[in-house]
Amino acid sequence: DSIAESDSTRIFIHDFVIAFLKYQASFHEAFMKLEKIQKELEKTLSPKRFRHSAGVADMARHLAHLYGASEEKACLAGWIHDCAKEMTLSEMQHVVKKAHLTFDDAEHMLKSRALLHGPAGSVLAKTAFGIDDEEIQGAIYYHTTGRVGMTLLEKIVFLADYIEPNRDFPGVEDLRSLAEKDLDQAVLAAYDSTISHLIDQGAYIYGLTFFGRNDMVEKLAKH
Ligand code: DGI
Ligand code: FE
Ligand code: FE
Repeated sequence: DSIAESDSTRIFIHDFVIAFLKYQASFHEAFMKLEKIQKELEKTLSPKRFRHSAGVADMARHLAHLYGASEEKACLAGWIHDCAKEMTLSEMQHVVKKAHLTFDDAEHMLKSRALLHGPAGSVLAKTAFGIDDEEIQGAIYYHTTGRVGMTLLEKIVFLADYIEPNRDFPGVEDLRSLAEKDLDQAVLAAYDSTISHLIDQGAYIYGLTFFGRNDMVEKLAKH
């Protein structure tokens, strides 16, 4: 009996060591990847957009730590989220067309750089930055509009984009402290602030934005 037990302990330790080495290897790989990604972004983005991306990465990592999401994924999504932001509209259209993305209300999505840079960025995350991870891709895709049933990582990147340290607008301090206390309330507040702003400007509100906001209202009412 005791021999069997020590054997299985040995097997257990063996498995554990292999798992640990694999973890170390993947961690190392991810770390190298991040450095390469940062270099690439520094080359392609304006200094201001690059600083913003760094801010979103830091804030997303912080929120992931606070709310129990993967800090590594949050950080990567934060860095990459606006990688398509400075492309021309026709470049963005080309990217999403090549990836065969289709959209509800395609007419508005395809003519707006503000809306299209998220989906285009999610394609580039995979094709240009080698991010083969659907959670990260989703967080990039939906970072501007959100959607109904946002994942934890999607909420984190959506909010981090809004409150990262370089952002400065009336109310951002309140939103930052709310983000420390209640993620869903903060996501709703960010939505409300964006939507009010869009209404003031007479802008078109895309369906995902509209329904994503209502979804948060409904979820919070059920608490
Ligand atoms: O890319 P960023 O400037 O860091 O931030 P973002 O991706 O959250 O937002 C880009 C812009 O998109 C911002 O000015 C607000 C705007 N936006 C968000 N939702 C909608 C929208 N614009 C329209 N027309 N419709 C929306 O539903
Ligand atoms: Fe953006
Ligand atoms: Fe952004």
